[in-house]
Amino acid sequence: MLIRKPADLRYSDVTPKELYLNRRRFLAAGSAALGALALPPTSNAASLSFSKSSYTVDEKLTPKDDVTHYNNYYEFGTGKEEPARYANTLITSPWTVEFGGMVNKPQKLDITSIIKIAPLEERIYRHRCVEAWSMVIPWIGLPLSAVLKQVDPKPGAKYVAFQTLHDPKQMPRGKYAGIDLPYVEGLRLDEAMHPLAILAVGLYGESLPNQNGAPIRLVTPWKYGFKGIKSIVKITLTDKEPPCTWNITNAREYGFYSNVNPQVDHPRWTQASERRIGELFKRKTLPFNGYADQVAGLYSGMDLRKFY
Ligand SMILES: Nc1nc2c(c(=O)[nH]1)N[C@H]1C(S)=C(S)[C@@H](COP(=O)(O)O)O[C@H]1N2
Ligand SMILES: [Mo]
Repeated sequence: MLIRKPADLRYSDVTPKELYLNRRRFLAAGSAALGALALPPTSNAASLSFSKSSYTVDEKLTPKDDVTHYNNYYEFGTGKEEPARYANTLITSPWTVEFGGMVNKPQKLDITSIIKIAPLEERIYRHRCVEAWSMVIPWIGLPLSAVLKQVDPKPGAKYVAFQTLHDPKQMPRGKYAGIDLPYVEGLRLDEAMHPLAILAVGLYGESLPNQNGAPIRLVTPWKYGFKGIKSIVKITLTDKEPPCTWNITNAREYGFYSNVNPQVDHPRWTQASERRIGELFKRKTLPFNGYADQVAGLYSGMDLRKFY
């Protein structure tokens, strides 16, 4: 059973109900060291509530230490431990995301404005990397659909293009990554409007660590992890399929859709099974990463071997 009622969640005892924002950044709300009452009365900090979403899986969470120390973020190195070590050079505030292209209301929004567009929710999602490892991560974010509605796509818009910040000064290891930067990704507009697609601003009750894509990143849990583009500065509506970093790098191995599909192997390894980080034995990979009931309809009539 995929979707659980909030009352059934096992994470409830440890989840803080609020996350705090000030002008510079989110502050950790989970530790006893800092709570709403500990903030000085003159502080500009605003406390932000988030509710538990029913779009949640009832599976054991991957330990926070693994979620934040086993990462792919090539701008900060290609080793799994490198982003945690080196992403502290990323300046996440001030930060603006530029919304443009085929929209009626082009705008630049800072993070404070974006998180006001819709209530923040905590969603526990499976995360399946194309490299055949997986995690279960408690994200905090808001539906991408709410943000796109605010910028009001024009009738001809068919796709959404995303772009990561690229500043070689902040990301000096990027030139050794073997991929063209900035990192870019894309979704079909109906995929982007699907309720499972979120813009995440936090995990484990706190603002996103830099290595996980601070201050804002995409999460599409039915797709391979590389679609979840980090540290987004630009979101553009278009009528053409947008370029995607891994597809540009190696089109034979990585397609535009990149839906988790145990029946279509990567040319160099099987996608039929995966290693859940922290577990000894492999698990069978599920179609659409276990979200088939919700998302398979987006692809009805499509040959998923061709549109991989
Ligand atoms: N900008 C950028 N976004 C990125 C990547 C990257 O290298 N650069 N790696 C992707 C890959 S391959 C995965 S699996 C996820 C990893 O997200 P996590 O480190 O939060 O688990 O981020 C994706 N987003
Ligand atoms: Mo990945």
